[in-house]
Order: sequence, then C-alpha cells, then structure tokens
Amino acid sequence: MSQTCGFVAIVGRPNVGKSTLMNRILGQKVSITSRRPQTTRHQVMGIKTDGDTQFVFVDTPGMHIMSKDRNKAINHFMNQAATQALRDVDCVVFIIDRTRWSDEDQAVLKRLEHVEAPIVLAVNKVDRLQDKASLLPWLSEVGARREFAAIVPISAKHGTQVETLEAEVAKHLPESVHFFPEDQVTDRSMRFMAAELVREKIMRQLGDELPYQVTVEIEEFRETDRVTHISALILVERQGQKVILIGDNGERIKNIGREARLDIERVLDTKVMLNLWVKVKRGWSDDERALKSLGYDLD
Ligand SMILES: Nc1nc2c(ncn2[C@@H]2O[C@H](COP(=O)(O)OP(=O)(O)OP(=O)(O)O)[C@@H](O)[C@H]2O)c(=O)[nH]1
Ligand SMILES: [Mg+2]
Repeated sequence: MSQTCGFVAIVGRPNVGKSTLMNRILGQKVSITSRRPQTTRHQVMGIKTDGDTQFVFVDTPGMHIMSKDRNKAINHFMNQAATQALRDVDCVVFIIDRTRWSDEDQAVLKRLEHVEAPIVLAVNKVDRLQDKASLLPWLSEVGARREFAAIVPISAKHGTQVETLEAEVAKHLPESVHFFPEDQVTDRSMRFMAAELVREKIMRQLGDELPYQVTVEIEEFRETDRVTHISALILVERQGQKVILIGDNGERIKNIGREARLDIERVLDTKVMLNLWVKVKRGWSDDERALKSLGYDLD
C-alpha cells in the first residue's frame, strides 16, 4: 500500500487543551502544558508514524484577542505563529472547551474562514462536563456555525475518543512519502525542549502572581559521557518578579530546578546537571529585537 503523510494544525484559543491533545496522541510530552493560558509560545511539531501513515501535527500558541494588557510584541508574535501554521496544511483540528463559546472562539472561527483544508472540531474536556445532556444539542448548534469535516467530543487529558479523532484526521492525509524518519517525534532540538521544560515548571509552580513575562534561554548545553550539563537563564521583566521566582531561601527556584531536571532527564535519557540563573531584563517581551535574539522569530 502507498504511504500517506500530511500536516495537521492544532488551533484554538488559549487553554483549551491543544498541547495536551498533541502529547496524548504522541504518547509523550513534546509540548508543555499548564493550567495557565498562553503556555505555548512557539509552533511545535509533533510527528507520529503509524505504519504507512505519518501525521505531522503543529501545536500552536492559543489565538487571542489583543487588549490593553495583551498588546505586546510577544502577543503579536504568538498570534502570528498560530495563523502561520494554517498555511498549506492538509487538515485543521480546531479545539474548544466543552460547551463554552467565547469571543475568542469566535475570533478563531473567523480566522478559519478562508482555510480550505478540512476542519475537524474537537470538543474537549468532556470529562468535566457537568450537564452531559447538554452535549448533543450543543454539537448540532456548533455544527451549524460552519462546515466541519467531523465533530468529535474528546477528553485529551484522559484519552477518551482521541483515537476516533485521529481516525477522522487520517482520512485527510494525502498520499505522500513520509517527510520524517519514523522514530522522529519533533522538529525541535533538545536545547529547545530543555528551555521549555524549565518554563513549564515556572508556569506550573507560580500561581497568579506569575508574570507572563518570563522567558528561558539556554546558555550552556554540554553532553559528556554520562551527564548533560545545562545552564539556563531565566529572564524576567522586574526585580519583584525575580524575588518571587527565587522564593524564601531559594526554595522556589530549587523546586523548579528539581522538577525540570527530572523531566529533562526523561527526555534526554541521561543524567542532567541543571543550573538556573534569574536575571532582570526590562522590556524583553515588548522589544522586537530582544525577542528575535531570544528565539521568538517567525522566520
Ligand atoms: N479536565 C480536563 N482538563 C484538560 C483536558 N485537556 C486539557 N486539560 C487541562 O487544561 C489546561 C490547559 O491545557 P493545555 O494543553 O496547556 O492548553 P493549550 O490549549 O495548549 O493552552 P495554550 O498553550 O496556553 O494556548 C491544563 O491544565 C490541562 O491539564 C481534558 O480533556 N480534561
Ligand atoms: Mg499549548
């Protein structure tokens, strides 16, 4: 039989479960997730090869409406990265959160207007749906908003109906040789993954006091026989944020470092020595040049 292979963009507003879904399909963590919106900042590819079928998923930053506290260069970057992923894809998975429909979902739908690729709607987090009876009428209501190739209620977190969703997507993959070797899971480097895992722990461990204005830069990534030495610089916007991140007696940064190290060890399959540094760099999230130098570059 001939092979099929295609690009599948995963889009939706922040926090609906895009990255959780991609990781679930891949069976491992490639894209970071957290309870907080705007966790994903870059396009991240997740590649799954299943016999003759190869899916190249593209996880995207949540598309969001720009507002007074969200009009920084980094927000433009994230919206653009998400929109760019829609070009030349073979299929789109549009995710929403249960039966909730917000202006931001509407804005995503609007951006999908001119997309010609088939769109599969995933109604996620059904495990948390209080009123199960509301689901069926909602599916027909939302199905009237545009033409969807399929509508699948899922729980990305628990894996419910995720295989059904995959099968719907697989129908739209064109005949093509595979673009990636079958054991490759992502286009991103180990260095990128290490930085992201540190950022994930920061997103997860800091509650609402967390500044969105945190980024992580890997300064050293050196593999020796048994140990990988990694130094990561955490950039924040203000001195107060640095104090929060470090915590009493450095407890918080220690926890972040420990959890990140365990995850990175799992990904690299080596021992890891992880050093974290926190530095204040004012305005990095609103400075195009600084963003580029920090890897937020669409080209
Ligand atoms: N209960 C439940 N929670 C889920 C499900 N899918 C995702 N979540 C949770 O929703 C939160 C957001 O998930 P993410 O995968 O980071 O969402 P995202 O759409 O990638 O978010 P951004 O990257 O910020 O746009 C996390 O706390 C997930 O654990 C689900 O099916 N059920
Ligand atoms: Mg995400």
